[in-house]
Amino acid sequence: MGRALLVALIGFAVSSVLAGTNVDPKVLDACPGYTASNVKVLGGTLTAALKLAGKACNVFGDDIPSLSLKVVYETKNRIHVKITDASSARYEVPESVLPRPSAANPVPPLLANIQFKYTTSPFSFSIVRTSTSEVLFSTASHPIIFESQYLRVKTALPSNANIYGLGEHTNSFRLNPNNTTLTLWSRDAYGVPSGSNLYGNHPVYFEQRKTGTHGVFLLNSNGMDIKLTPGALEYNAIGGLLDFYFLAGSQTDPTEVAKQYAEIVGTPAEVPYWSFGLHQCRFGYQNYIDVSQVITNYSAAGIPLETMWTDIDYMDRRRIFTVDPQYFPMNRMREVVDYLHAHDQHFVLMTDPAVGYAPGEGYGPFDRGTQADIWLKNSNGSAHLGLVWPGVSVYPDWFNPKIQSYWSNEFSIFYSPKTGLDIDGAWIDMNEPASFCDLPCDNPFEQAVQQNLPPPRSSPPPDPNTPIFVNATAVGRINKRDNLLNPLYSINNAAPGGNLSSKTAFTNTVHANGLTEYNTHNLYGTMMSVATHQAMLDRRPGKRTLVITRSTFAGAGAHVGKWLGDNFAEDDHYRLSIAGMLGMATVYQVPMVGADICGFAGNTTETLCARWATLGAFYPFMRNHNADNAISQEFYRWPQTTAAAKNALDIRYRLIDYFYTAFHQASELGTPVVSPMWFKYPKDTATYGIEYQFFFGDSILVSPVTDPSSTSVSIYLPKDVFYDFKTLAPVQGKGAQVQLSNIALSEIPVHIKGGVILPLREKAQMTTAELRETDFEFVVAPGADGSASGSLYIDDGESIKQARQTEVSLVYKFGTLTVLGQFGYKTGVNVARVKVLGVSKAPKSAFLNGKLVAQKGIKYDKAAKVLQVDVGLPFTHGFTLTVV
Ligand code: MIG
Repeated sequence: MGRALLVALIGFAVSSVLAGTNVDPKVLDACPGYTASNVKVLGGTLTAALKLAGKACNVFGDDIPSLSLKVVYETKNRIHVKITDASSARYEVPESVLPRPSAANPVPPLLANIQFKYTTSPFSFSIVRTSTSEVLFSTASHPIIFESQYLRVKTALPSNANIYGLGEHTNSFRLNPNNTTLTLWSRDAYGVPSGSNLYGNHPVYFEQRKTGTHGVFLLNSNGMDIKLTPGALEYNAIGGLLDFYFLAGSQTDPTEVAKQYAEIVGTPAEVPYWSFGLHQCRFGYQNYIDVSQVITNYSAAGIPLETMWTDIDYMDRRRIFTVDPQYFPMNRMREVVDYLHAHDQHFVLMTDPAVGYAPGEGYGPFDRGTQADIWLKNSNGSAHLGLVWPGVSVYPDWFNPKIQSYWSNEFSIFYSPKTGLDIDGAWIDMNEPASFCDLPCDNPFEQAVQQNLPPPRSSPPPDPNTPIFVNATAVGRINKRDNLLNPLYSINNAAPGGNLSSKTAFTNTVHANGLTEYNTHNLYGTMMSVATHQAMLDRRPGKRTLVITRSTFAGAGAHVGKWLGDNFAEDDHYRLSIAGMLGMATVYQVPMVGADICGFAGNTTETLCARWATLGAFYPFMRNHNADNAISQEFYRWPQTTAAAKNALDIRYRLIDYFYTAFHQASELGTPVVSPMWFKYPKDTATYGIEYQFFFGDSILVSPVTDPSSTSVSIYLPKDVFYDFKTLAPVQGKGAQVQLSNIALSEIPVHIKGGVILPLREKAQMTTAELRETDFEFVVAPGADGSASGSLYIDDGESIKQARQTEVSLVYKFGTLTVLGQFGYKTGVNVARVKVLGVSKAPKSAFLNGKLVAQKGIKYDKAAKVLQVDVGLPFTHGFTLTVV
């Protein structure tokens, strides 16, 4: 047995005695906790020393005897509570990855909407809503445990609490409060199983009560289990700090908590207008001809295809920044891209992080990276070798100071608009980071052969005895005693064997700044996202781009969008995609999100794919994507799917400006672009558990058929006025379920929430470029009080800095529609007409800017109660329209 193998076996075979999920809570509750002393309060800041209050319990290592506590009322809605080792520095999420919001001007507690309360002996703390004295978070019943590799905080919750977030997961949106473990540890999670850790990590939750909504964010990137048990929520983290942000939210509007969270992690990056069009992808397009045919088939079927994607198939031996000279030759791929661009369409390619290990082969990306010395390293300084698509691979170290210039340079060479592939967006995968290597992975070269990765090549493999795994010697800021491979508390990692290093880069690898993968693993995907976003900006300065990543951490949405990974073409995953989307978009501030439409793995069906086309039209990011071994599923493959896609895209495209406006607002304020029903009806407890209906933008209620093969669905309509999107007829919600039937496969129930004015395009088009040249139609949907309002934001759709913007407010009151605002961006289109919904009798006359409108320009549909007035005004000025 070689030394490397021996060491590796020792490293990995020792599995912990107390598997995290099986710890007896009594053992933890018997720990001594801490006593607070030296408490100092100065305005909105409190500091204290915490001393271990008794005999150390040392459950998963040694209890740290002295801690420091710092509490800052950072704003009137945010309290920051930070507990760390008083005597030595510990790992915390670097500011370079997640810049912290300013805490420079603490607010006097008297002015704050939540309060920090504490007891000194034993030390415990709670967060209380000022106005109601309601306890939102309390550690009173359970001691805090703070060890080098184990942190535990347990708070009381109301029974059957409404908790949302703590993902990424494929659980229901409202978590089962009585028996759920959420594990945060980035994982290549094929099949996205419910109840297991997935690609991304967002340790934040929103809690909804009838009395208000609040939020809790634990800023910690270490592996952790968060457990929900009756009446309690418990964090178990294997490192980092107890670094909590408590958000007051609001007693009336859940949107506030989303905005408050965005103040910490950043508001979402704006995306180009075109990215809201339809995207088509699959794993397994065989060659450039396949790709070109899909593009032509879409236009032949009359389905608007905005963006074509190509998966790793294009690569030469699956190496990033290469094309296969025979199957996807550069000149033919450039033709494909040129064709798309000539037709106002777009192109996206996949880039994985792992770079094929290819010394002496003249593979530029490997040679240049080796030269620049930017690979993630083993503790002995050698490059860490994993096993990914190209076979044995190295991983870029996103902490290396030279990484951005390396990555931007590779992008500028391979994706050069002049000589390479002129992509419009980037798709980044496998950035957990994933590895195919089975532990102990002592010989990835051997495993590459066994797994046939990549397709056999001619050059001989490098020395298989290269020592790649040497026992962990921690460096830099890491506590020397830490066991980076097998901490005693083992989180409930669903990767094979459960080891932290299973199917990923080893946790004892080291970054350029001395940080280990043990601590920063969960940041890898986000750091790649930021670097890729920057590389794209460097290629086309000043232009927004679309980057879609698989792995995310808190804050990723400020840079990139995300797709929900490898789902199955099954009914369950069709339904669960809604919860996945809401988690990302509403809670985690990653709003450019969508699931693989029609399902990634397994064969879809005409029925499922048709229904999914209609649901997917209301994902912010709408992409059909498929696995390499599944049947083709482009929307034009079946008649009913074609019809469904056309119908749903017709609705989506007419709504794009409404949605673009919502996105713009999100980028400024953090208001969610899609939200669960309770966001709009927070006092209606019946909405808290609704999983399958949601709002697209503020006012479009989407209620998909939940059983794809059925033609009926029972939906909930709160007590409010709605309008059917198709007929525009009013529907009075009664705070009850409503049975809808005869819903054709091409249809999806969509309602307009009364009180809004929708700036629709009068018709959909085959590209978003053409859509931008299409006239508007304003739809006034009055609420119960007879009034309505809306807004419209338009710019050039792609510049990061906008020289000219159009921002218009639409208000309808007492029978008058007032459109006003600034019209800096010239749209070149008209407002063709205005429709007023819910009008119960035919109007006598209408006045446009005070002038009588000719009778032939007024139409009234008695059955649907829709009044239509032709306007025909260039959209360069405001106007008023009065109907009497
Ligand atoms: O090991 O690039 O989630 O969307 O098609 C699988 C091939 C790698 C996983 C992604 C999937 C993609 C596939 N990738």
